[in-house]
Amino acid sequence: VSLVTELKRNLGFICLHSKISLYVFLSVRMSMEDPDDSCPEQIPGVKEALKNNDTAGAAKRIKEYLEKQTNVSLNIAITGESGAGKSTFINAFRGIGDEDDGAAPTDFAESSKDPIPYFHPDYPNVSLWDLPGIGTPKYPADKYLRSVPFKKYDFYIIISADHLTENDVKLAKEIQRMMKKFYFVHSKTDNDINVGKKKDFTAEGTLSKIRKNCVEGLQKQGIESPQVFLVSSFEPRLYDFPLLRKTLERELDVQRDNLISDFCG
Ligand SMILES: Nc1nc2c(ncn2[C@@H]2O[C@H](COP(=O)(O)OP(=O)(O)O)[C@@H](O)[C@H]2O)c(=O)[nH]1
Ligand SMILES: [Mg+2]
Repeated sequence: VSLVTELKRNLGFICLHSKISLYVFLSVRMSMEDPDDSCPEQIPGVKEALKNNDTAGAAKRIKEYLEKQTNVSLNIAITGESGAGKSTFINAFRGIGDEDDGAAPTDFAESSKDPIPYFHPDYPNVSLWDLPGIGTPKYPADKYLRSVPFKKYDFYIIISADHLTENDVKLAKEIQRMMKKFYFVHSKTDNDINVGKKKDFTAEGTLSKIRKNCVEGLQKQGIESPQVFLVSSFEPRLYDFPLLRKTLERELDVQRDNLISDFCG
């Protein structure tokens, strides 16, 4: 038992250090009652190290293994109508200007009919895929859902400017049908705040009105517990942009945990 405790301690340190929240999971899985059922021992080299009381060596093997296993990309589809602000959102998320090298082309420029991946310097495993706009003459909704390879993503962000549209709802329903997750992002919130100001609305008043419209609008269409974020890609420090980043980071952790859990069976 002391061997297990020591290994857990080593793992705890490693996981904390590498910000991978697997310690609890591995702790639960570690059982000396039935060593063959113990996931970490299936990792090459771990069993041998444990036999030799080399807990530090075993922990090192597990860490190396986890790092390799968790080095999978999380593919996020950025979808929505043309002009909703998809490409601008991707640039803002990556912390670059629309005119910078490697930026997603904006201003209604559909750079390609194929989705294009963009990477974040701080999250090298995360790819944001700039999808074409739904509901254009080239891509009416039904054709879009069939022709754009829509199903292959791990996660979806629907970008919507102004009001909730029929196409936004179609996207949300399709993602829910596929039993995948999405965030609903109301873009161009800076515009709403400015319009609200002219009508003497407070910023809080405007934000809560938009949030209510989005959440209730989606719920009325049968979307369960929609996660709604109000952002401005021109002001990524304001509104829900920082919360969106944090929530996505947690999502990445969940994906990693799922990966390890899949491996352990
Ligand atoms: N005011 C404001 N305009 C935005 C915002 N995001 C995008 N836009 C503008 O909306 C237009 C369409 O944006 P774009 O990213 O090309 O839309 P896409 O077709 O969905 O990729 C561009 O002129 C952008 O500058 C935003 O957060 N605030
Ligand atoms: Mg675009």
